Amino acid sequence: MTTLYPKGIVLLTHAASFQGVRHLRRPSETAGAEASNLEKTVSEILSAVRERGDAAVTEYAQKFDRSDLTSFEVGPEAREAALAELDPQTREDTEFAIANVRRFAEAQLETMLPLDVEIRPGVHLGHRIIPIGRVGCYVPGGRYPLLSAPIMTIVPAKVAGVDEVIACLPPNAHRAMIAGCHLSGADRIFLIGGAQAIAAMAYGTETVPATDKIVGPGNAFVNEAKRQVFGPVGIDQLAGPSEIYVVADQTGDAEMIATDLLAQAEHDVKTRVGLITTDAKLAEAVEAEVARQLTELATAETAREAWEAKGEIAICEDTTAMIAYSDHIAAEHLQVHTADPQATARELRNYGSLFIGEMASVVYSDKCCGTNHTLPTMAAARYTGGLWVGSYVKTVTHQWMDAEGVKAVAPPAVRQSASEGLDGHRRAAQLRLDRLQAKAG
Ligand code: HSO
Ligand code: ZN
Repeated sequence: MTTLYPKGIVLLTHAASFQGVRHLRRPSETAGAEASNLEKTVSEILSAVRERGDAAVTEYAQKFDRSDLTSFEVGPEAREAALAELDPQTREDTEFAIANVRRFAEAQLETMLPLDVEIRPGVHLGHRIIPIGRVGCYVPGGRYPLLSAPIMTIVPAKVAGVDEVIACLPPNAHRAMIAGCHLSGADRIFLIGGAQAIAAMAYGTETVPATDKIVGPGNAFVNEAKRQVFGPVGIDQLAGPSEIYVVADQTGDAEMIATDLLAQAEHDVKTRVGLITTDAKLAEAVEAEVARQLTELATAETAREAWEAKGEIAICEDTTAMIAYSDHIAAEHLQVHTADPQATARELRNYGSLFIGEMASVVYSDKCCGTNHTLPTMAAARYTGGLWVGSYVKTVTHQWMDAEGVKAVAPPAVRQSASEGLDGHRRAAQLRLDRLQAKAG
C-alpha cells in the first residue's frame, strides 16, 4: 500500500509499492504546444545556419545574445587576455580540477583495450579503440558560470586522442569560461551560443568546421538542437535539469543531507532532489533542516521553488524497498548515507554517479575531484552512464580469415544468402570457396 502524505512524503510499505507513485515523480519533458514551438524555432535556426552559415550565426547572436560580434573565433591573443584576467587562485583551482579529470580519464582509457581473438580455427576477430576525428564541446553560459563545465567536456576528449576539439560558448559567457576552455586544451574556441552553435558544429560554416560528435549540456534550445541534428553527427545525451537523491538509513546526518540536497536545488527551479530512507525520524529531520537552511541560503529563492515543486522524501519499509525505489528514480547523482555504504552501493543499479559514504559530496565531483559531472538525467541512467573518455572513441571491429576459417563460414553464408534470395551475397560467399578449391586442385 502506498500513502501519499502532504508535503510530498511518500510511505512505501513494500518493494513493489512505488509503482503506485510512478507518475507523480517521473520527470516530465516539455510537452504539447511549448514543445512544438521549441521544435519549430530550433528547426528554423538549424536550416538558416545550414544554408547561410556565418551570416545566420551573426543574426542569431544579435537577436538572442545582443551581441554584435562578426568574428567568432577566440584567437591566441584573446585567449591570453582571458587567462591574464583570471585571478591566480582561480587558475590554480582550475588546473587542480583539470589534473584530476585528466588522471581519471587516462586511467579509464587504459581499461579500454584492443582485442584480437581466434573464435574458431582460422576465424580471427577483434576490435580497436579509435578516437573520433573532430568533436564539438558546447559550454553553457547559464545563470551561474560553471567554471568546471569546459573541463568536463574538453579534457577527456584530449585524453582520448581526438584530433581537433572545438569549444563553443555564448558570446556573453563569463570571461573565466574562455580561460577554462583554453586551459582544458580546446584547439579552437568560438563565441557562439544556443541552437546556432549546435548548428555550426553540426553542419559547419565558413569559420566553424563541421564536427563528428557534439557533447555538453545546454538550455532547452541547445538540447532540442542536439536532438534534431543527431544522426549525421553524433551527440552525447540530452541533458535535463540536475538531480540529486540520497539513500539513507538511521545513520544519516540530517544537516549534511539537507545541505547536499539544497546544493543542487539552487541550480534551477526544475532541479529534482530527494531523500529515500528507511527511517521516518530522519525524513522528518531532513525536512525540518531543509526548511531551516532555506532561511539562510543566499540562493534560497531558486532552491525553495525546486524543493517545493520537485522535492521528495520517500520513507521505505526496508532496505530492499529503498534500493528498488532508488533504482526506479535512476538519479543523476546518488549519495549513499548508510551504516555500510559500500554494501549498499553494491546493491544499486541505476544512477549516473554514485557517492559512497557521507564524505563524498556531489559538489566535489561537480567541481574538481576528477569524475565527470556531465551525467544522465531524466532516468536515462537506466541505460547509460555519463560523459567519459569512452564517449570520444569508437570501438570498431575487424576480422581476417585463413582457408580453414573460410571453409567453416562460407557454406552457411552461401545457404543463408540463397534462402534469402540474395544472389549477390551467395556469389560473394561462394567465390572464396571456389578460389580455395582451384588453388588446391
Ligand atoms: N551539478 C551540475 C554540475 C555543476 N554544479 C558544476 C556546479 N558546478 C551538473 O551535474
Ligand atoms: Zn551542481
